[in-house]
Amino acid sequence: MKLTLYGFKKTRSMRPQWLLEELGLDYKYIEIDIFHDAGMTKKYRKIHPYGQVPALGIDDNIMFESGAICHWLADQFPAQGLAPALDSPLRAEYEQWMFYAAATLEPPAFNYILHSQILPEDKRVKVIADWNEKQLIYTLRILNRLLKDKHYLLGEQFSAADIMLAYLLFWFPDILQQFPVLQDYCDRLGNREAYLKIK
Ligand SMILES: N[C@@H](CCC(=O)N[C@@H](CS)C(=O)NCC(=O)O)C(=O)O
Repeated sequence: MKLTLYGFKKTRSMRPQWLLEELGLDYKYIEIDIFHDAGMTKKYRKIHPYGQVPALGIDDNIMFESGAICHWLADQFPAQGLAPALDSPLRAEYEQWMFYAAATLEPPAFNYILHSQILPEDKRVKVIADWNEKQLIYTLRILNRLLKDKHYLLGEQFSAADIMLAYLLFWFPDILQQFPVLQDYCDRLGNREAYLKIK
């Protein structure tokens, strides 16, 4: 199978790139400089209709959405054990955390940094930043409790769900100082060989 990852450093393409490294797969990496309009060319929009990264070429097909790509890749290569099998008792929890990262944690995380760091100052809306920061901290507080005594989201088994989650947690080194369990978790994840290769 020929795999081509379209990505850019320090973006959501780190998720599938990290996973590809964990899986030990050969892939081609094509850099798309989304900050200088490389995503908006006609040619690239045939690959990713929104001009974003990541996108994954799979032989002659293309898929986009970082979570979907990670979900798909982990299932395609079961021998590496990065997704519990469909009939495993851990599968339901795995699905829960995959979606949790994208649907529960990512919206407040992204909206908070959008309105506190990414947008030019005159475009930031303080009430949006404040509301999302509050929601983010509430979400992290509960996560900090749920991860207590766990090495990874699924216990002892590292999985693609940890990649989905840790990529977001790495955005907030300062906030994580109030959450020691999450900080330890991030230290563990951030020291994985595959992550160090792509960071
Ligand atoms: N939900 C999508 C979001 C993709 C996304 O927002 N990518 C950003 C980089 S992290 C991007 O390409 N931004 C450029 C743009 O939106 O023009 C995913 O997880 O793949």
